[in-house]
Amino acid sequence: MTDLFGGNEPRQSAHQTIAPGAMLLRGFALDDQRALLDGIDRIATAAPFRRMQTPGGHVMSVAMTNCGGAGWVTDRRGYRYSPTDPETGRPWPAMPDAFLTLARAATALAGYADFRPDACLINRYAPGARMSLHQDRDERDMTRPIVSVSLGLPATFQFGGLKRGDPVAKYALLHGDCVVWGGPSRLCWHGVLTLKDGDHPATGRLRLNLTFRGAM
Ligand code: MD3
Ligand code: FE
Repeated sequence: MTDLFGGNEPRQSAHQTIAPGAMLLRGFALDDQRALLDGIDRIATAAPFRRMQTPGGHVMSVAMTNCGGAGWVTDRRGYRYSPTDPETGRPWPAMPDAFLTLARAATALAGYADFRPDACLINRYAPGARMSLHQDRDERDMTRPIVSVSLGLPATFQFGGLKRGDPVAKYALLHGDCVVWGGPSRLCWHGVLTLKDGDHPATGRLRLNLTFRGAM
């Protein structure tokens, strides 16, 4: 029998608008997975994943690091972007070219010209980790979108409305999926349900999520 795809599944390329301004690009990062995972390893060598404290004193279940000119941090003093890693005092590692190229391709497809992310937050979920409902509002200019890239174990993502109590829709975010969140969806409440255990060929027992942001 002819092996049409050389042993690989064909790359999915369905683009779906899940809410005004929110476009889900299934499998959009699959071709770049090796470069993304290598980049994450390099970044985490210089700026290790750490579980940060919230202003309320809780330790987050998600471990985080950053690359780019600014990185998202939290401690007892609050949430903010910092040009340096508070653990080392050094600048965050540079954003790899493959990261920037992917974020720009995704935003271009979604209709945002010339997206220039200066921050990439990298979230690492082990089984049991979760992210409760929140809005992303620490960035300076809400007219710029956020791009998310999911790698490894699948997660259930909750996507609500502009008010905390608005009903939430649930979406599975799978290895290689990208989402562009902009326009009317930029300030929507969202979260990630507790990660279930599993073993993914690319990441083992982990989920990784990159979010590209125009922060400063
Ligand atoms: C919708 N991360 O880092 S990515 C975050 O999977 C964050 O780690 C989740 O929420 C994760 O802040 C979700 C999807 C996402 C990211 C940013 C958004 C959805 C968004 C901003 C506005 C609206
Ligand atoms: Fe968020």
